[in-house]
Amino acid sequence: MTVIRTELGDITAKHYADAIVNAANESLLGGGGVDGAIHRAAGPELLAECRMLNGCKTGQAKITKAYRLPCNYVIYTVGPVWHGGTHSEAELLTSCYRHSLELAMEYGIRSVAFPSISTGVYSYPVQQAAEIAVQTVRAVVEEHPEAFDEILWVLFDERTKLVYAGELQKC
Ligand code: AR6
Repeated sequence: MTVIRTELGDITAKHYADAIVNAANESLLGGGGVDGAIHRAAGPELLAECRMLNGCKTGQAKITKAYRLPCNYVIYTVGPVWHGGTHSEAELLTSCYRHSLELAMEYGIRSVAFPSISTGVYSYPVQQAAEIAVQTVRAVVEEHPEAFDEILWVLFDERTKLVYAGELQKC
């Protein structure tokens, strides 16, 4: 049984899971939002390892160690920038969740904490992002029922948390 849930908080502040997911950009060299918070909390070694990854395409995922963060790994995924929904945004966001979880499985990671990918700087509407996030995580868990103990979203504001929690309540 995999627990799927939400929590309000800062994803860097305490141990939530074996791996936290960073909503990164294609350079993987840091930025604002949750990306900035993760780099600040992890320390400069994280950036040094990121420099060796040669970036990451939108919809794909990469992984590093977590250094000073209270988890073992950081998984980086690059969400789509919202351009009105006609530029394959939904497919790319689906691919972010799927590739992040596939990478976690390759590394034997049994718990994963996601932020709300793409809904900050990249402007993806929260309701639509939450639908994709929850559908995709549920699909991966159905395909791999033994793989994960827990998958959660650590959400930074009450409104975003309410939207994701509402999606999770739908069957
Ligand atoms: N813990 C959890 N969630 C957070 C935190 C935190 N510490 N900080 C912000 N959020 P964003 P994106 C929430 O902008 O839209 C960066 O510059 C935030 O409130 O971090 O995918 C990257 O380098 C929002 O709900 O990511 C890219 O250039 C969510 O995390 C770009 O932003 C995502 O917001 C990626 O944009």
